[in-house]
Amino acid sequence: MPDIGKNIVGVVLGCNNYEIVDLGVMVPAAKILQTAVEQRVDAIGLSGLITPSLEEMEHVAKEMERLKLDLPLLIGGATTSRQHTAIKIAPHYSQTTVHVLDASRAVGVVAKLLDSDQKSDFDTENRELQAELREVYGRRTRKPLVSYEEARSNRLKIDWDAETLPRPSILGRQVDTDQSLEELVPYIDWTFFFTAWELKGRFPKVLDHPRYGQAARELYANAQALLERIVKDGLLSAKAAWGLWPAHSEDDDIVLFNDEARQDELVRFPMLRQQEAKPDDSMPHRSLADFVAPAESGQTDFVGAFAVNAGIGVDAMVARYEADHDDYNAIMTKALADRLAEAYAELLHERVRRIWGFGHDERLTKDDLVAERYRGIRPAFGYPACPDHTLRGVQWDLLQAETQAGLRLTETYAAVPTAAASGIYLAHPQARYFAVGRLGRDQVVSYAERTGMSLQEAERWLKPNLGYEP
Ligand code: B12
Repeated sequence: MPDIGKNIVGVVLGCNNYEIVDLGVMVPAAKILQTAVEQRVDAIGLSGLITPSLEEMEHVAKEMERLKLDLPLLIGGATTSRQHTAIKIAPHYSQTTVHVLDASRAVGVVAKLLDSDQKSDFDTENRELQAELREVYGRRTRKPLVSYEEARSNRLKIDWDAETLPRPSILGRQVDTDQSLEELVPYIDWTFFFTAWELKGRFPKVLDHPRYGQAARELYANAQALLERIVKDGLLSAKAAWGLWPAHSEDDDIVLFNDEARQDELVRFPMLRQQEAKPDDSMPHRSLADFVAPAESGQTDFVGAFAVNAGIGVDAMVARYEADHDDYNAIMTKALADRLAEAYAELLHERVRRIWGFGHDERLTKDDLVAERYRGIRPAFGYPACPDHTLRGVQWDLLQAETQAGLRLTETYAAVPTAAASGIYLAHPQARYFAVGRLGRDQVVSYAERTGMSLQEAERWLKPNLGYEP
């Protein structure tokens, strides 16, 4: 993971006459290293879309050291950074470990690493930069953490009497087996499509970009043509599992029930709470649980969940293009499927708002949807407000997402096919996205108890958020 970033780098390097051995996604370290040795490769590259893959990168670096490999290690992907590479990965491996920001830089980096005249200077510069990044990291001043107890007593206090919470007209798990793709097309947010091709800028302005407007227009025309074929010939299909349930918050847990009396517990999503000290006492320490009415409020609340899959048929299309050595259309197919997945999440959320009883009067334009000018949010496990990816496992059981929507979860809780989006629905008008940030050990101990994980496991999954050394 990620699929697209890795593929683009592979294609760009391939165009520059490098031979790429692409092992695919979710490949165990042992297989990567064995292949590297057997095929006598010149460098190893790793790519990561969601944070659990960062941990695996550290493992690969340690294994490379243990096996005394003498190969440069290249790191890339949406959740990686030069800081992370310098602080968490490079210290485990004594050979060159370098972060590569994008595909266009990959060629220069690889060329230098494989050229005996340039390698040593490049390596020295890279090590100096990484030492500096580690030093800056060591010196940084960080906001102190308040105790978990204090954070909990400073929750966002919603006035639950201010309004009646609407009751959805449909409750329980639902499955949409054959979503029309045509209906999804107007919901596509094209901006990230261009980002995937390194043409950064908001759509449609990017089409007139002074430097790459022409390239953007050509890409857009090709995308439209392929998308039209996908829709007309039904080359891809999309499914979703979703639902709305009676719910309450219990301290920092969001609890969903089978019955409207809220006696028969269905699932529980333990949430995390901000612990970083606030500059101003009037600011709450937020948790997503704050947006759901507690039983004591006397209000009856509801919470939803969804998982959409727009990747059915992608593998077959990609295999056909790859057999024709048509990398461009193989990547284009994946990029379009990713767009359709996000478009589906947007469309489904709009439908759900109507079912929930507050979306009827929305008169939102396409831009309003992109800017999320509607009531309610749909955070995904892995987003900064709920960074623990493992809750996707609980969500999958609730939705039966594997059997109903054809979405498998990997060991690191990534969904396959990749063109998938999922999350929970929270409806309160005050519900907002935020970042939980760093967590204290007291909260992680409580979280481990609440989720049934050992402390060590909880620390592993919450690693990027730990405000202490475990
Ligand atoms: C597009 C996108 C998606 C697409 C899929 C993208 C894909 N196929 O790779 C879709 C819509 C499917 C998606 C889904 C999800 N996403 Co998403 N997604 C993004 C987004 C907006 C952009 C990523 C992207 O494609 N960028 C363009 C590509 C080309 O860039 P890239 O991957 O970074 O690759 C470049 C470089 O990194 C480098 N590179 C990459 N690999 C390598 C390897 C080597 C060796 C080298 C040298 C270089 C290199 O070169 C590449 C080309 O220039 C990011 C946010 C962001 N702004 O980054 C979130 C983001 C990655 N997603 C996130 C999440 C949580 C998810 C979901 C779990 C949640 C959801 N929405 O349902 C799902 C998971 C899907 C799954 N299958 O499990 C989080 C991850 C956070 C985390 N802590 O883990 C992010 C960071 C958003 C956020 N702010 O929270 N996502």
